[in-house]
Amino acid sequence: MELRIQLIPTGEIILAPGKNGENYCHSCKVVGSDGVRAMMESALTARDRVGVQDFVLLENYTSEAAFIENLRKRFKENLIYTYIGSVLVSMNPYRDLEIYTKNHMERYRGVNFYEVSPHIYAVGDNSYRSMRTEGKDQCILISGESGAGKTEASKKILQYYAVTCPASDKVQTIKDRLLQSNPVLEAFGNAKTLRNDNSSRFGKYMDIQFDFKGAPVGGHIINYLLEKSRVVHQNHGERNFHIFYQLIEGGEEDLLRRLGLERNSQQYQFLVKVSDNNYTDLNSRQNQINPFPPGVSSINDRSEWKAVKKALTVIGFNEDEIEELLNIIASVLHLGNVQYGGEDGTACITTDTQIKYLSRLVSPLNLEQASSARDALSKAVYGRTFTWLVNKINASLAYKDDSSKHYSVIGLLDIYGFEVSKTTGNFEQFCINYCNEKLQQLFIELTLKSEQDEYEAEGITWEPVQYFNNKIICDLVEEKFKGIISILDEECLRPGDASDITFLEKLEGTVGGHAHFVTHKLADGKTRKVMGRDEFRLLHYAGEVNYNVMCMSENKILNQCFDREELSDKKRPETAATQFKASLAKLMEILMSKEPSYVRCIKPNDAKQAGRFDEVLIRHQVKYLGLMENLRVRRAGFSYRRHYEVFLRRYKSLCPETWPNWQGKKQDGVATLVKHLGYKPEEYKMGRSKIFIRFPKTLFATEDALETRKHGIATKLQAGWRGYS
Ligand code: AOV
Ligand code: MG
Repeated sequence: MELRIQLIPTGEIILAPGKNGENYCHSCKVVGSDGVRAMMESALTARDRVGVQDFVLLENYTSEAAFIENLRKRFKENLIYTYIGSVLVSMNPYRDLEIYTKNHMERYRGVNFYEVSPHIYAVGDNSYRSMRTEGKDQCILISGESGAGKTEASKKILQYYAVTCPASDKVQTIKDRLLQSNPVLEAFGNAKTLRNDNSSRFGKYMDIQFDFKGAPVGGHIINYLLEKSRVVHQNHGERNFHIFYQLIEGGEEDLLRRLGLERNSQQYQFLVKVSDNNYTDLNSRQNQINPFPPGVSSINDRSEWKAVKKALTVIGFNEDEIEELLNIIASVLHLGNVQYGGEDGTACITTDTQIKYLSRLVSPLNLEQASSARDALSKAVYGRTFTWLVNKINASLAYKDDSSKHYSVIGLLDIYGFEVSKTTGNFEQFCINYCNEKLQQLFIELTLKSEQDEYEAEGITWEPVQYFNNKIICDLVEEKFKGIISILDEECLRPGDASDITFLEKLEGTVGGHAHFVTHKLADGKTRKVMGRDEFRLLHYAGEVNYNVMCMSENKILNQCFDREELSDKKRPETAATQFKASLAKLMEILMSKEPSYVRCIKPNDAKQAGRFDEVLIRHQVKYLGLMENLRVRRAGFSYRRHYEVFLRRYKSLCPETWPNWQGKKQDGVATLVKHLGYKPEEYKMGRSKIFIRFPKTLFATEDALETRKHGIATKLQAGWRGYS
């Protein structure tokens, strides 16, 4: 008989002589030969080298240094995944690892979370099984700062479902469309930034809908605030949205001719790199020398172009629609090249392009106003095209089986990550960071807070764990009447003398004393020299960021475009900030209605390099993600809890007294059952309505007993090696 050893996350192997002097593992209750001992020892040495696969197993679990050391050990071995209980911590390896093959997918399919090494597939599989067995909609929340690996993680999960879920011809079409929505949305919604060569510039929540057989039959995407300003302006070293370069680099000669485009991105003002932040005066870019070539080594625009075209076809776009779409993209580039001149200070178009009709739009404006109007139009056109694209994709993903509209859902959330910047942020960055605050708040609510609240409600004695609750920052941004967005609305929509400066003054008057809000003014009336007079700083949970008030209130011309009567009307138009706040509130509602799983992504360095472990950067992320607190709650707490009724129903066959039916109170039945199973007092607690189990291994052993009973398998050791890392 071949003996294999399985190191389960909580199953420490304790080697010691047994009663008769033989080798005996006190954890696995195994008596073995010297061979077994040698295998166990080598496994233990391996564990020393690669760290523990669940932080809960760290001996010194309150030590941040031990936490980081464990991450470092595993990162060195290319083990990028580690659990904190059921939360997956993922390090971006910045290199392709051979861990996403079909074989890997098979290994995780239908297997208990704790039996296999940590993996993003395990998270996907766990959510899928919970959805199937418990019938509850799920969501997987992927967070982490820009470049930490959120989008890659969400794609891996989608691929996992596409490969492992049951399929039919119809289902295969949906699977293909779900997968192909990614290259399309990334082409139009992602761009190279300083932090990430493929940075998501929009937030994405995607529902995958499964029928009663567990097959993916449909999907729906909600997109959040695209960073439209990128269309007309990119910071030093960054690019516009990928699609522009893909079209110019990869577009067929014929196509480019029809669109009136040249194969040279530097011909287009919106693609020419600029090195300053002043984008209202685009005319001045004309003769600027591009400090960066448009190509980026990690990006192949030409091959991406092919992939995007294929993806559009799979999603169901016909040739005409694709051409129409590209026509719009080309016209944005042409629009960007419209130049203004005018001797008397009024703008008129000087470029000889086919879009002279724009004259009508700009005639009463001066040069600056005309450039701004052109940019606003370009952004609006691009933004609406993006929304149209998402709607088209949604139409193609819609569940079409009319006979039964019932389905279960797994939602995937992949938003733009937190952006700490030395330069001053604009309105869109403010929204991105606000969105991250909300997500962190949700994590706190659902893990740290609700966990502790539940112990209290169930009457379980408990040593409370202190943590930083970022609700205070969310409130600062979104509170009615006195939050930053309310004040912004007030100033944006107020007729009269409202300006950037009055906005800042109002902010100072209302939230000036807030612990997370700073301006150039000091409490004693003096001024802070390092800060501009037109900016404020927010002390976010993940770092400090300055925001420019001018960019916050959008540009003046657009404000002037508001109809005065409309503004004084009771039903005021909603500002972009208010719309965003409302859409986030809706998102939180959606997420709260589902059972969440978490993936916490960590970026190992700022250089986008493989193998580089920047401890300072990593420690900062571990801190602000609240991972230590997460671990403490997890460690001090109970990994599993089940209602007495559910627990009894599942395991009653393991005890003659509870089988086939327990007549008394469910709680008493559970007490009888666990006594029979030999649970030790420190392993569990009985709450008011639930049993709380401290270690996964206890439940794991109970599950095994159930399996053994079902299949007559003799011992766990014979069940086979499921891998160790
Ligand atoms: P993000 O989604 O978290 O940033 P991405 O998922 O785009 O970050 O990851 C950034 C880059 O890191 C990818 O383009 C890959 O090159 C690399 N990467 C990430 N995860 C993996 C992985 N598991 N294996 C190999 N390489 C990986 V942002 O969207 O900027 O917030 O807005
Ligand atoms: Mg992303």
